[in-house]
Amino acid sequence: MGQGLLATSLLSISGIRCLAKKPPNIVFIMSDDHGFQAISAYGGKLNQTPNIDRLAKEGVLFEQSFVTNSICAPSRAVMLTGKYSHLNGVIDNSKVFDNQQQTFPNILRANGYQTAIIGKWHLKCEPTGFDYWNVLPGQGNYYNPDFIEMGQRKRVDGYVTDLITDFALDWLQNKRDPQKPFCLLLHHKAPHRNWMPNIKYLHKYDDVEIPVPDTFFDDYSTREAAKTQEMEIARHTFLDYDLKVPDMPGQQDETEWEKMGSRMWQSTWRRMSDEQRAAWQKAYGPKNEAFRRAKLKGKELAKWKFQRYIKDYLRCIDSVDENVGRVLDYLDRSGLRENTIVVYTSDQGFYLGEHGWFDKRWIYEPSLRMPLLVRYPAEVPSGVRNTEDMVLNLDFAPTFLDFAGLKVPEDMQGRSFRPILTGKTPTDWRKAIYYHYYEYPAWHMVKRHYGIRTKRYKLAHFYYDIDEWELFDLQKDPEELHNVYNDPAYAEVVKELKAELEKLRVQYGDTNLQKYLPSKPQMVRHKAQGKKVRYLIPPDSRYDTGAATLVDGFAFTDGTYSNINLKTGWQGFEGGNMELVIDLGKEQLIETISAQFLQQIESWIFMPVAVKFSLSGNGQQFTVIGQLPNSISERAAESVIHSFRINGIGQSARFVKIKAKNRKTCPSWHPGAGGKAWIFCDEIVVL
Ligand SMILES: [Ca+2]
Ligand SMILES: [Ca+2]
Repeated sequence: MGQGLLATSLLSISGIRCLAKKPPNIVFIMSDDHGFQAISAYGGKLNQTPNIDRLAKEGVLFEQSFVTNSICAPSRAVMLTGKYSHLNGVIDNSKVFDNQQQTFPNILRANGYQTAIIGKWHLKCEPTGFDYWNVLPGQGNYYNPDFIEMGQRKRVDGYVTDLITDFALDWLQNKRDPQKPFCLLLHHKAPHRNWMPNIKYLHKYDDVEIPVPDTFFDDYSTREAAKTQEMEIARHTFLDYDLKVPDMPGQQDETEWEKMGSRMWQSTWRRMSDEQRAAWQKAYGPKNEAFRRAKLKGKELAKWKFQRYIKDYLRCIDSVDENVGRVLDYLDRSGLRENTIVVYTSDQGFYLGEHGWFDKRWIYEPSLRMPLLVRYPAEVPSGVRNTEDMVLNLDFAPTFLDFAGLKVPEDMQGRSFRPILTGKTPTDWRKAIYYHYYEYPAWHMVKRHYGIRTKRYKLAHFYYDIDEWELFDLQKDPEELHNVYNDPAYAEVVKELKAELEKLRVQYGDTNLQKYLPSKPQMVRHKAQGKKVRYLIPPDSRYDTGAATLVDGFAFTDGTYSNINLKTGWQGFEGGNMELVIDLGKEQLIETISAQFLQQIESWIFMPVAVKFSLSGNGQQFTVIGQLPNSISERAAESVIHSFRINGIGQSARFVKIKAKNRKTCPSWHPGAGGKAWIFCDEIVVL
């Protein structure tokens, strides 16, 4: 009898051990631009997020969780690689992520995990390291969005936050192998700009007035960089695209800025069904009428814009919260609860009117802090609020690998916070964090800066076309309104922080600021420069900047000849080929010819199918020296600039002929299927 009991209990103990050894599943839920102020578990009074709050009750909430570069694509690249932006290559939103580099999903996958990403990817390349992927192209749409499922692009009717969750639950229930541990990246588009709520929430907050933050009418005194930003709710939101007050019939946009807002608004409006539009009209129509009648000005207008902005933002979060609840319910119901790590975070923080702003980017608290909640019943205690330990998005990759029982690669710069989650913070855990933001000049005009934050202080250096230091005493000035860098009382603090900042820059290998400065205009000398171009097929008159711009030598230091603005120097050809001859004036030895093209599929512009290069001495008989096929994916969601180039020619000729073959019509998966496709060229370089 006694022996039997013993045997049974031994068995059950080893049974538990066996269970505990099973690698945990990971559900990594991330929203886009969700500030911690809009999560009730963080003490925010703006809204209620009962489902996200469940993670706080059942797990750990981090108050000191930060991003290393507060902008969408860079934050995602940091999370995937565990490396700072300068090492993973995505320093700003314009960069393409190198999807062949080491990421935590591909390490997990190589070690027996099933991996999936569903929702927003935003890294301008195909996802790699995933058994299954179904992602939004670029930023994606709120209503009836396109998804790219394993390379197949299709439009899906519905609301984006619901759809992403539907696909995630479908994968969990039906598409994975239940024998293997899994890692699911469930990444929402919401509540990213332009904050379009689901129909069911369009009337929520109608009867409430959300208090304007104390710093809403900030004058930016003592902070030079803040004076020139362009991210104020009052001055830099689009009335139509952002605030849903469309132009009245016959109303003319006056500035290029307003025209851009109208175009963006029209494209989102066109995606909606008649039924969806009717619901929107019902919700916004009467309020917009009242707004037009009121003819608000100055501070009253700014406050009205704040109300419209914040309510739509919160309505988007209502959908996120509801859908987090659906995922938690599923995990709890299906027996996956115990052994699944659930993380909720956002790619960075966001301004909800603090300093008058929307958007992110700054080292200041609202954009630096990220929400972070983690539930893992098998190992992590519940109801813990961690107010002390500073964790970074840099730490996510090492933490997931650590939980999976895998070695963290030496070259990852983050550190596993698994011990912190289990209540055993290492004594040598970091006391300061390093930050670096690069995207300038660009949208919102937030100047380049890097800095350090400790528990009490924050020191930042703004550089490039400014040279300003800022120091904030977060204990005395939590809203960061008083830059005390030049206050003699803080001289010693400045000295210490500068030394610590330098130490961190060396530790992370980020000491070369010059290396990442933006490309500048320059002139490229080449043999066709300023020579005569004769079109055999002329460009479309709407995109004809003159044949001379094709060989004007105007370029940028990053190797491009025009930027993604269509009106810069591009020659556009609609529905047909480009064919032209350049007369070099006299016979010359030619080594290299290249022709640069743009692809921007949302503008119906594709790479040529092939480009053919020919040479001639007399301009009559041409000899083909090469034909290059296109090597760029037609499904690249973001703009691509690419050169078709032939090197090592070594022939003499006076005439160069270039023929670029247009695919003629947009492909079947494209919204413009069957319509005329464009090719855009600038520039043709002969060396
Ligand atoms: Ca974001
Ligand atoms: Ca040019």
